[in-house]
Amino acid sequence: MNYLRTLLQISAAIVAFLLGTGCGRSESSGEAGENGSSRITVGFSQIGAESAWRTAETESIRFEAKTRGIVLKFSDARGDQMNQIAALRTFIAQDVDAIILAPIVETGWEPILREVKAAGIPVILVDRGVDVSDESLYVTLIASDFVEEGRMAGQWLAERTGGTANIVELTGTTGSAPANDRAAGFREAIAGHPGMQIIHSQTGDFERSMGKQVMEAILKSERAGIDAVYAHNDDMALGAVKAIEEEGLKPGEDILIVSIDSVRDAFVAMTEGKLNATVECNPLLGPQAFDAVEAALRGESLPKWIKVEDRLFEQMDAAEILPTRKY
Ligand code: GYE
Repeated sequence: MNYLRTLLQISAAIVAFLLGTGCGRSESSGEAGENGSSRITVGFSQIGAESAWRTAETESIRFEAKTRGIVLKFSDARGDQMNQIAALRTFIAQDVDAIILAPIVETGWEPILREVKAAGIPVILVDRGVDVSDESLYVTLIASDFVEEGRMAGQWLAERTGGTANIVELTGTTGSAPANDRAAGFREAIAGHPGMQIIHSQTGDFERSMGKQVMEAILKSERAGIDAVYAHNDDMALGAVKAIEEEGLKPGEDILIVSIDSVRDAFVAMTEGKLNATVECNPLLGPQAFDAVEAALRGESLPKWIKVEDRLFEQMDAAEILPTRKY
């Protein structure tokens, strides 16, 4: 009897050790429930880690999956649509229950989304939309209104400058929904002001280092005559801030800067007087994304677009608001 008890104790210790070290798990976060019950498995194809916004979105989705006991298979495409398509195929092969997709660009999704649909797997789009002829290829899109964000930035700049400004535009990833729509909304807002001109428009790929590099080159070719920078995200704006400072100019004073996202670093830059305004774009989409996954798995229908509401923050309010920011 004693021998048997010891054997049981040793086995229990081994099991506890294996669980503790994470042995036997796949690269995803947890496979089966504590009591062996099957858990929902969701594949998440993320674009990359190009900005503070994106990192916050990834964390929100990872955290929410963990909180709900959902197994998350995470794939980082490192900025390449081909990697996202490959990830989706892998998710089909793994027979996941649902897929969350943050699509890098708008086009080129139809064939792979048809494959996913044929496999009976619901797709929830987060943060960026796709351009497809058949809306049944995805359940819903959870995202901000990027056209409206661009409009807010344009209206703010028109008001602030009295309708006269030579503007440098730093655009996001070419072909992405936020780059397309933020460009369109901004142009719409300044259209009625003939004194507002976009004198340069170049992509910084939503990255801080690229924003700096592009702004440096523009400042070399045209130091005088730039009144304002409109950046499609805060990271590129913060890169531009550095480039402007290195040219011996004062960002936020000599050149006004407005951008989008409202990440913490943008608030810090505003408290230092280096950034003038930022339009919020909420990346904390985890709770809504998994609400949608669970609703889809219950067979409920959802609106095609679950809109995330945004607002604009100005420099003068930054110090008060900074401590309350969650990303
Ligand atoms: O604004 C930018 C990020 O898709 C809304 O992507 C998102 C954008 C966000 O890299 O910072």
